[in-house]
Amino acid sequence: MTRGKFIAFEGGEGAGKSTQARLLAAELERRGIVCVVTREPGGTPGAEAIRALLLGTEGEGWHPRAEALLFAAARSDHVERLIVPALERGEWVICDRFVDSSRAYQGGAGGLSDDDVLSLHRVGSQGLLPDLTLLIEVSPEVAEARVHARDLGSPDRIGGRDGAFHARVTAAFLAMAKAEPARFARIDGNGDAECVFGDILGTLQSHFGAP
Ligand code: Z5A
Repeated sequence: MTRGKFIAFEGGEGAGKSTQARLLAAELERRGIVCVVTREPGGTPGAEAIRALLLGTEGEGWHPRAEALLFAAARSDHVERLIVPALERGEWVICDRFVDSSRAYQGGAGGLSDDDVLSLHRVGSQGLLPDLTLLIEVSPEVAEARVHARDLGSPDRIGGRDGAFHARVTAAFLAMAKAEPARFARIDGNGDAECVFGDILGTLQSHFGAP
């Protein structure tokens, strides 16, 4: 049995990750590839319970260290119970955020070192990394307009942080993409969804050959 491919979508809030993950899953299924679409934090009942703590008011005032531990715990369950079994069945896994979000939000923007975040990932998830990470990049104005239109001004606890925090997130993602060009592909997410999806399909073609 050939192991499936693991693809993660990353980027700031409102970049279009969930939209593109759904489009990709539909296209892969159309080509006869079985895939699982999942998200972080979440994806298993235990990890979804941790998500509710992290994004709800219970998490108010937690230090980035506490956040990083909980994201890593949620990810550990997600990797062990959903991601690895699916890959071993030969399915493709499309994940809306993964460890690079912890590196960007709790690391680059929250002040933890990249080594510390990756250490938690080694303990929790045996250091599993995606085969390909699609970083969807949009301008702050586009992201804000999309999120505002969708959430009508009620962001979650982390999404609602100030512009300086989100600018540090963006800078951290960019630094990772530049440091690991073999795993990351940068996608311009400012255009309409079909146009962005066309770029993603082109990237998959050059990364994996025709799926
Ligand atoms: N977080 C963390 O701190 N550490 C971690 O390790 C992890 C996560 C894993 C999860 O929030 C929060 O947890 C997140 C990071 C933090 N907080 N922030 N910021 P979430 O899962 O609830 O939300 P999100 O991951 O930030 O994603 P999002 O807001 O749902 O955005 P998105 O998935 O990138 O976008 P979307 O839902 O596909 O699209 C947003 C809207 O724009 C929607 O109405 C679409 O119809 C529209 N859209 C999408 N694409 C387009 C295009 N191309 N044109 C026009 N309109 C579009």
